[in-house]
Amino acid sequence: MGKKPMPEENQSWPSGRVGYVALLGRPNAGKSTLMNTVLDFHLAAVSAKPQTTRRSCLGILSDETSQILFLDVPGVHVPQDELDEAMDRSVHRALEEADVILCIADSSRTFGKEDRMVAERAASAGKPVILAVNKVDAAGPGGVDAIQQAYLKVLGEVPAFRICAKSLQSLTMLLLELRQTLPEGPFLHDPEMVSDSYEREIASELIREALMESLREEVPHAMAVTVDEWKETDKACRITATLHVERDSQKGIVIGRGGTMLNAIRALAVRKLQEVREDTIRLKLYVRVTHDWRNRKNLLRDFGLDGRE
Ligand SMILES: Nc1nc2c(ncn2[C@@H]2O[C@H](COP(=O)(O)OP(=O)(O)OP(=O)(O)O)[C@@H](O)[C@H]2O)c(=O)[nH]1
Ligand SMILES: [Mg+2]
Repeated sequence: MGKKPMPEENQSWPSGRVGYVALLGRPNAGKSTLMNTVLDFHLAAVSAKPQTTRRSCLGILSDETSQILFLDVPGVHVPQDELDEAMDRSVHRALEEADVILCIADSSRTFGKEDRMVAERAASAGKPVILAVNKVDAAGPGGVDAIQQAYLKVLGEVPAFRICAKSLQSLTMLLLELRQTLPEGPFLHDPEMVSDSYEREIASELIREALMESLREEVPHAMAVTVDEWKETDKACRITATLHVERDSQKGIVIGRGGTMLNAIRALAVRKLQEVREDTIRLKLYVRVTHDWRNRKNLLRDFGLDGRE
C-alpha cells in the first residue's frame, strides 16, 4: 500500500511540468476524493462527514512528461479548538508551498461563509488559481452556474471546470490545464511512488475512515487513531491501534453492547486495509479515553496532528 520514505533526488528521473497543487475547499467539497481518483489509489480518508481530513497528505501523479504533486489538506472552516488551528496551519503551509491552487467548490450546496473564506484565501495567495466545480451529478437546477459565478466573482477570471471527482473521465481537461500551468523542472519524487506517507499513516487514516462511516454524529470527530504496533511476517501484517475518545460515554458507544460496534469497526477497517495490501491483516483495536485531546498541544504533536507535517 503506502510508501517508504523518499529517496533523495535522483538524476535518472526525467524533467517536465512539475509542481505542487494545493487542493483548497470547504469541508466535504470532495478534495480527498479527487486526489484518490486521479491516483487510482485509496490514499486519503473520504467520508460524507465534514472535516474528515485533518493533516496534509501528498499525492504524486506522474507520467512521462509531468509530475503533479497534490497537497490534500483539511477543509477551510472557522477554528473552534487547537485541532482546528492546527488544521488551518496545514492549509496555510500548503498554500505557501503551492505552485497552483485548485479551488474545489461543492455544487450540491449553496455558496456560504466557508466558500467565501476559500475563495478569498485563494484570491489573495498570489498564485495561479483554477476552479473545479464538483459534484455536478448531485447539483440541483441552476446549482452549478450559481456556485461557479459566486466563486468567480471573488476569484476573477480564472479557468473553471465542471467535474465529478469520483469519475476520472470528468477530470481529463482539468488535469491537462493543471499540467500546462505548472512550471518546468526536474521531477521531485520517484515516479513509481504515489505518496510519501508511511504505511502506518495511511493505515491510521483508513481506520479513521471506518470510524467516520460506522459512528454517528459527533463521536468520530472526538476521536483520533494512533497505530502503536506494526509487524509484518510472511503470513500477515499485524497492526495494533488505539482509538482515542474524549469521554467515558463515547468509549461505551464505540465499544457497543457486548463489543458489537467495535467488532463492526474492526471488520470494516480490515476490509479497507485489505483492499490496499495484498497480505492478510490482523488488526487489534483498543479504545482509550484521552480527555480533551483536541485542545492539548503535546498530544496533537504525538498524534501527528499539530499541522507541522
Ligand atoms: N455525488 C458526488 N459526491 C461526491 C463527489 N465527490 C465527492 N463526493 C462525496 O462527498 C463527500 C466528501 O468527500 P471528501 O473527498 O471526503 O471531501 P473533502 O473535501 O476531502 O472533505 P474534508 O476532508 O472534510 O475537507 C464524500 O461522501 C464523497 O463520496 C462527486 O463528484 N459527486
Ligand atoms: Mg478530505
